[in-house]
Amino acid sequence: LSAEKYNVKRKNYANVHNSDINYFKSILGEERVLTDKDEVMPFNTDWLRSCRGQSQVVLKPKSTEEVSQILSYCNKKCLAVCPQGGNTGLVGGSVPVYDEIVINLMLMNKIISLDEISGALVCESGCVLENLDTYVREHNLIMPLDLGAKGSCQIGGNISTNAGGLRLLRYGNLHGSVLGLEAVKADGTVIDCLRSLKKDNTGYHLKHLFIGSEGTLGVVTKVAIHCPVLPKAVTLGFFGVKSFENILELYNSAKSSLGEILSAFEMADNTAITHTVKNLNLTNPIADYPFYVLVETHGSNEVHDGEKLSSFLEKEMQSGLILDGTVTSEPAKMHSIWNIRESIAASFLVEGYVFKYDVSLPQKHYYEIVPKLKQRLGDKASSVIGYGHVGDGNIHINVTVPQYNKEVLSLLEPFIFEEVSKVKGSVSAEHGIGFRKPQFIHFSKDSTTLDLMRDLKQLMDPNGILNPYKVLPDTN
Ligand code: FAD
Ligand code: S2G
Ligand code: ZN
Repeated sequence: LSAEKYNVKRKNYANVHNSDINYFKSILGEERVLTDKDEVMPFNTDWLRSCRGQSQVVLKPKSTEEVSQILSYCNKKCLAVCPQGGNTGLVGGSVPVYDEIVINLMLMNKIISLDEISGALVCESGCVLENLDTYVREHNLIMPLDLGAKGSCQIGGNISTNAGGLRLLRYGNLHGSVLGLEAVKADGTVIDCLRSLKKDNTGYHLKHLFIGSEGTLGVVTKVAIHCPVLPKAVTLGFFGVKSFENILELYNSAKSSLGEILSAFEMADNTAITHTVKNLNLTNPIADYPFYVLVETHGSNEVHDGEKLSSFLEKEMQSGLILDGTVTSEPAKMHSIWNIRESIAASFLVEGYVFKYDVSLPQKHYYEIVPKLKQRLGDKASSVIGYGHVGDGNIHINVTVPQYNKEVLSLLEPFIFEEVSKVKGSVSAEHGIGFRKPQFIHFSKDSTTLDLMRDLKQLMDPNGILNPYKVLPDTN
């Protein structure tokens, strides 16, 4: 249980009584109020299986009105709640710590409208990202973000974690692509910022409060998001590279040689790729190299783009920056190469317990933390890998051990965060703070900033019922 494992005391929220369950059933009906022990278990355990809560109640609202009724009731009764989307979060933010009531948005999955000229999609927050991408592709559009969890994560969860992903380099982050949203405050008030306008400078831009607030300032119920045009030409390069210094040179060259069609630039070290291919029985289309790079282009002319990427490959093989590589536009081949990259996250879980870190660093310092950790841990770790979004300066570090042990944890934390803050990086690039990192947020935010965050939290959720134990560290 998270409470024991991470030694957290329950705050003085009310306990759930039968009268509360009866109230929830009166508004949601029997089948959308889960109380059976086995039924609620999956909603208490996070994707990494590193956090487990003790909630006895999972609510599945189908409308903003129902979310509003639930919250205003819980606020009055001082019952803590845990908003939950696809439960793919990696910082323990999506599951309860104690008996917080889970509000799961999965049934709020309707598409409301799509403006094919502006690309503005309006939908409910429980829509699964992959379903939205499939839907908008039928209308010659794509979603502005893509991540390995797309099959389960919801757009409401993506917004609440300000998810980055594989396309951020080209399409920016959600603070730019979200046009508007509707959210419900702790007291049940519905905040309607659901505008689809590209420009709306009428007062404070309140939607940004909810983007990245991880369920602690309100429950996002509807989203208006800008969908870019479906690129007519997509090509993918998968290259073997000798050193991380060469990756950085290759990244600079890709930016100038491919320019506006560059849509993704990802790296992974040898261990990340070889273990993923082995553990999940995948096929590596090229041979064994110290590092791998994925370079994707989104353009409007297959011939031109194919030529650009092929001559980029040729030029950089000449220069030695690329040892070997393959370039393809075949959807099946591109999918299988992307699948290797997107499967790294899950692939080490079969080897034991994985300590995951998601940090932002100035690109020149991007990879140096990995050899430092290998040296610090020695044979206490079965593997230390680095992979991620080079263009965003965001590296994912996974340290795998046969089973969870506090000794390795104490070698990793706060060491990693101290190293990151030495070079003015961020202790959490895209996954958020959640339950696992409030005690490290001070490495990236000073006390004045944290005080303003607390003032906002106090204003928006005076009883502190929204996702307690997450994001903001306790003051004492
Ligand atoms: P959940 O995990 O259910 O919740 C996440 C947080 O948001 C919680 O704090 C929860 O309380 C809150 N929340 C959820 N829905 C709402 C709502 N409607 N209103 C208010 N609060 C809400 N993340 C990246 O950024 N980039 C990646 O490349 C990436 N790749 C991943 C690959 C894999 C294989 C996995 C398992 C995860 C990956 N993630 C990545 C992490 C995770 O997928 C993202 O954080 C995602 O945005 C979470 O969405 P979700 O719907 O699963 O939210
Ligand atoms: C990615 C997934 C989660 C992780 O693959 O880009 O965000 O850290 C990560 O393994
Ligand atoms: Zn990532």
